[in-house]
Amino acid sequence: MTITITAFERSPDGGKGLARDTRVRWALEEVGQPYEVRGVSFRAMKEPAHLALHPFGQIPTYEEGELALFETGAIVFHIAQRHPGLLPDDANARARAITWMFAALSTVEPPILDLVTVKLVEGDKPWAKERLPLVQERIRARLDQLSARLGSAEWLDGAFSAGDLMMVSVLLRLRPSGMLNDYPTLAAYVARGEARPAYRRGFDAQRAFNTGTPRTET
Ligand SMILES: N[C@@H](CCC(=O)N[C@@H](CS)C(=O)NCC(=O)O)C(=O)O
Repeated sequence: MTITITAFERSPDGGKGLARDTRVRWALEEVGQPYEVRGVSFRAMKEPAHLALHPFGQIPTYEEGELALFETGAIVFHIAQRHPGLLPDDANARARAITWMFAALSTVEPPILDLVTVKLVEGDKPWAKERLPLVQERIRARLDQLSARLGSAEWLDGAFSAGDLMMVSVLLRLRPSGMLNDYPTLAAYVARGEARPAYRRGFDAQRAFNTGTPRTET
């Protein structure tokens, strides 16, 4: 059955891989599932046809036969459950990998999204300068804790899993801020994620989609 995901017709980041279709592409590449991509404009995202797929008028969505999903957590979880490669067989290890997916999305990602909001959306507000250090402090608290937990391990809990895919995807959104540079352990963890052939295929595909130019550097 054909899998179709949606992505920005033209991503605001110009193909840097920060739009959330990248994590879905990465998951599909990890499990070796082919997929098609339908570009959606900002206007079309808020129109009934897309709202029927995504009640909040966002990307990405995931369609497979009769099934339509939204929310990257649910989409990646679905892919990981359907196909081998992203979740361990052992029931407890599987539960822990799923826990890391939730941790990435509900504990680590929110302050990182706040940073984007305070810089890009609220940057002209009179209180933005005061708010910025508070948001940065909340991010640092999470990065300190995550870095301590990861320690010298390659991945968060044994073998690479959907938990790592989601955590690396979330941390990647910090790259433009330079904050990851203060956390060599996490920077190396993110680099390991990016070095995975499946990530590179997903990244290159979104870049080509957004720019028409595949990445050439290695
Ligand atoms: N929690 C959602 C967030 C989806 C989201 O914020 N998508 C962004 C692109 S990365 C979007 O569609 N932004 C346009 C908008 O909200 O109008 C998920 O993980 O899928």
